[in-house]
Amino acid sequence: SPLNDRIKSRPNDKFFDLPPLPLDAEGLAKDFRHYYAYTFGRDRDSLSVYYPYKALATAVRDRLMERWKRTRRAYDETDCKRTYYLSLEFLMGRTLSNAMLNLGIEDAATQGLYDLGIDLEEITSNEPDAGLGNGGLGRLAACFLDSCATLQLPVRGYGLRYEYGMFRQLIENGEQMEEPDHWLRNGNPWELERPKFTQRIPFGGYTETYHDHAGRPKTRWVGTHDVLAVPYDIPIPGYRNDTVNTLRLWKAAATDEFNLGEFNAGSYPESVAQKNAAEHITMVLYPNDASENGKELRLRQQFFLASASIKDVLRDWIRLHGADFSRFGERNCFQLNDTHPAVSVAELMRQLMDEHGLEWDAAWAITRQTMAYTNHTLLPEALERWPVRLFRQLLPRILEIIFEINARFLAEVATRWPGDTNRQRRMSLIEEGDDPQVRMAWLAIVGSFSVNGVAALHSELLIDGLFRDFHDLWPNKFNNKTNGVTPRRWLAMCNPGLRDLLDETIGTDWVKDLSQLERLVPFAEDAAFRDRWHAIKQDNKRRLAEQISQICQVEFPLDAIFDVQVKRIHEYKRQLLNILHVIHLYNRIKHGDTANWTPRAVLIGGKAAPGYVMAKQIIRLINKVAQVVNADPATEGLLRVAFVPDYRVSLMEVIAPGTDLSEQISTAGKEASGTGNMKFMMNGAVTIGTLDGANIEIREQVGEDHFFLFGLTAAGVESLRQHYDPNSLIANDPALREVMNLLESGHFNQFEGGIFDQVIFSIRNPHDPWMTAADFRGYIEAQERAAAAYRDRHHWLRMSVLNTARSGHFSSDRTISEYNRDIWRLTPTKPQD
Ligand code: T68
Repeated sequence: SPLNDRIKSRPNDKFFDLPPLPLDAEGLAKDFRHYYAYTFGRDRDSLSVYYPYKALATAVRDRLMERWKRTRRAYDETDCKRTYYLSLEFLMGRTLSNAMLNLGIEDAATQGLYDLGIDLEEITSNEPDAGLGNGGLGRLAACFLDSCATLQLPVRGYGLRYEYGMFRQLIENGEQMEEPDHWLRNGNPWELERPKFTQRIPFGGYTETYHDHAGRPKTRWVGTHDVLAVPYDIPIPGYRNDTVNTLRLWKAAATDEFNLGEFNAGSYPESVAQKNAAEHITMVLYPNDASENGKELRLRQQFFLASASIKDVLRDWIRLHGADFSRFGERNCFQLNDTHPAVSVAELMRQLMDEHGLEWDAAWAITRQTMAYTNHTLLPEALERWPVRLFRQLLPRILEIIFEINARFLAEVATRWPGDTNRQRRMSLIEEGDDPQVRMAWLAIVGSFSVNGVAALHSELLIDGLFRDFHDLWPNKFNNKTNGVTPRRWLAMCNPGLRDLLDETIGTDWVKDLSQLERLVPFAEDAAFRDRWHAIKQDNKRRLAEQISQICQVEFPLDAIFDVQVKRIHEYKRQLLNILHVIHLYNRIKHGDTANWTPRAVLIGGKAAPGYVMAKQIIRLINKVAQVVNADPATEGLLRVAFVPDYRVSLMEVIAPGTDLSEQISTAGKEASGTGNMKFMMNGAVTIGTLDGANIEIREQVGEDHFFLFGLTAAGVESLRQHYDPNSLIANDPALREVMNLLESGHFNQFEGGIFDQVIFSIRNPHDPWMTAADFRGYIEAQERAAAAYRDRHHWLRMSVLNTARSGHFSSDRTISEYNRDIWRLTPTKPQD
């Protein structure tokens, strides 16, 4: 436009160059007041807790903006290789405190607001969590973005801008209730709408062949019902390095086209209203963390993300390189966060061939050079499969491409293993049957150059189990990348007391290089240091106990061992085993067996998928046990139990620093990695856990003497399956027998007979996949060892210090460095001055 031409022709110093914004207390306070009064129009008569937050967030966002533009410019001008992290989930939590920490302005903000008579924490606690994820997988994506920005890697996140994030959990009479999470209600100061980069995403219709201008046969997808994808950008600041990367989230919007039938019939409002359906695609996050649900809308979401993101990347490529794709493959990488965005494999093929004129072989070479896939689960019920008929109806062109990929792939398998039809059937991207299905994990493996698991055990189990045939064919494709968490949010930000002690003791480099925590090891032997460590832990426990008192009306005594299990509720994670132990302790108290007792405060939290009946019953059982235990005067000072509702990122920021004992008690072989285990370890909790997921590596790092191990191994679980007999285990273990007796007598459901029958039966079921009874004895013995260790305060403190000291390996900076070294091969790129 002429206006833009005029702006562009102005010299920088006459138009674009502005003086850098001040980062000091005074400058922040001034901008805060400006936004509060002018932008949000507040005065004495129009106060609301939300506006102080919004005003500060806006002032902080301004300070990210210049760095954001400089980062983008550096990536463009160096024309560096880039990675795109495609994920249906980014569980970001709050942004404000993290942005201030990474910019290095928390002290200035604290001071500036203090001068205005305001406590910073009062402001930051009014930010709603961005809960655009279920659990570990979504939070991992958020930690990864933080590490990529901190390592100055050109990585962009692509996801969906759900109108409603993870549901809010209420507990009523012990039961989970779900409430929608309208997190955008008061606006979102962190997002920048970029309508200019809107994309058009096709659905439905049919395909036809035609001949291009050179007479070559081509396919096109026509008669589609298109939906617009509008991008919203969120800044991702690195830690004190001026880099600000981007998370781009897509919102679905209707096109301006009318349903002409309705329109011509004179039904203008009706035809506008019909357009609404398009916007449903990004309305809500699916709240299932470990089972596929097969709903058409979910497949729409997946394709919408894949198609919009790939279009965006190809548009950007053409902007910088023109329509020559010969070097595209070596300059770009798509990391698929589980199979949720795996349809990207076929969609990249489609766009390269149908929209940019490439031949199959060239498009396939690019696809296989750019796609990499991360697997997050071995549970068969979580493996995504979509009915072929759904694909045919919703994404007909994509289905054709999947069939073609499969035909060529199966020919390769047949060449390698002639006549092995069983193997061909197992490896086919299409599972045959009455209702044939597309196997999304197989599509992801065949279309990628890298496939990784998320902890050493998990990656091994993948190659000798689920992915064995593929490993036989392409052994070099498979690798491990043990998860990590960001030490900015999960130590420096959430535990300021410990952060200050670390800074004073080992300097400040640990925030960017967590291996530095090793230097704490000698201090574990220093009694004066341990006392300071203890004082910080007690402060954090006080903060946590205050929250629990407010939320749950349960009082946690500060001398108790704070024993915590927070994560999604699932049978494999065995919250049930935890509650059996609580019942066992209660039973001991009732029998007067309390010599050498360690007071214990048990905290459990987590959401159940709304349709997961067993998980909901487990929540109810925990709440009922808590009621009985807490109400019994005999337990006073000895045992407290609380179920904290609505477990989420911002709650974990209070929970992890205040925890003594971290419960990581999944059935061995079932938890791919776990990441909460790492957050607890960093904050000086000791783990009680099974040999599962990353627990194994945690134990290796900290040493077996500083970890409470129990339970079957993954191999042990599988070999016990044949002859598992929980009823004889119960009969032969007096403690377990008494626990079962209390449960079965209805002690925890006095006026509600039968409500726990299903849960109780699952423990007695010889086909119980989670083998709860098998690990009970080992578990209560490990708990007894933990309790005894806690009574020896200095012994415990030593363990606590060593857990933090040895947690450096679990920084997501380490994980991302490995992704970059082995998979992405990006060059760190600094923003330009
Ligand atoms: C988790 N997976 C793993 N899935 O369970 C956990 N699934 O062991 C691991 O540490 C973590 O991923 C990170 O690698 C999930 O969180 C989901 O949330 C999910 C969501 C939708 C569909 C299936």
